[in-house]
Amino acid sequence: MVRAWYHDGADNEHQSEPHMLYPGQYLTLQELIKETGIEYFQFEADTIDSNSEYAKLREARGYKNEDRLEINREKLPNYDEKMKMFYAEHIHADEEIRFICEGSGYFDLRSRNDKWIRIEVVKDDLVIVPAGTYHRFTLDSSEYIKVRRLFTDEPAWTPIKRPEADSHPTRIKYLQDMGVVT
Ligand code: KMT
Ligand code: NI
Repeated sequence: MVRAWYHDGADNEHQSEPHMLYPGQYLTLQELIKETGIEYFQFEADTIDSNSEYAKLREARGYKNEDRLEINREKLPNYDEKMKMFYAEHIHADEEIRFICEGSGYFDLRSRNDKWIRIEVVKDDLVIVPAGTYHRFTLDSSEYIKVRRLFTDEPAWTPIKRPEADSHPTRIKYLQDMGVVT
């Protein structure tokens, strides 16, 4: 089960710490889905290329392509700059699909009433962040993650930052789909 909790709201400093409230305020998967629209799957990472359920999901959703990204200080060029970019609140015009092959990290997604929800992703997790969801990513204290990034066509990881994204058609459609606005 994926673990998710309300972030304590403390800004940017020590972003890799859990930032739980005291006492912790956890969400069930159902609550997490209701608050954010995220989709969550699990596949065994070590045998992923022979997993027919994974192949079926890719087929059904048109994820024709994928690439790999390994994040740690040694392996990722421009590490500090990229970490900063990942942690700046943004949306994308497409879904953000990430399968965790090794390591772990935190995706923060905004709740319906605009609070940060911290989602701990670990090996074997596959998350689909809907287009238009405000989010950000950080490594945790292990400072290592290896992911596959899935995409339908060309990879377009263009982040659209807040507040510019507030009026973006993708953001407006997301809020309508979530029933937050009519
Ligand atoms: C993004 O767009 O925020 C990312 O790709 C984060 C890195 S994937 C763990
Ligand atoms: Ni993103």
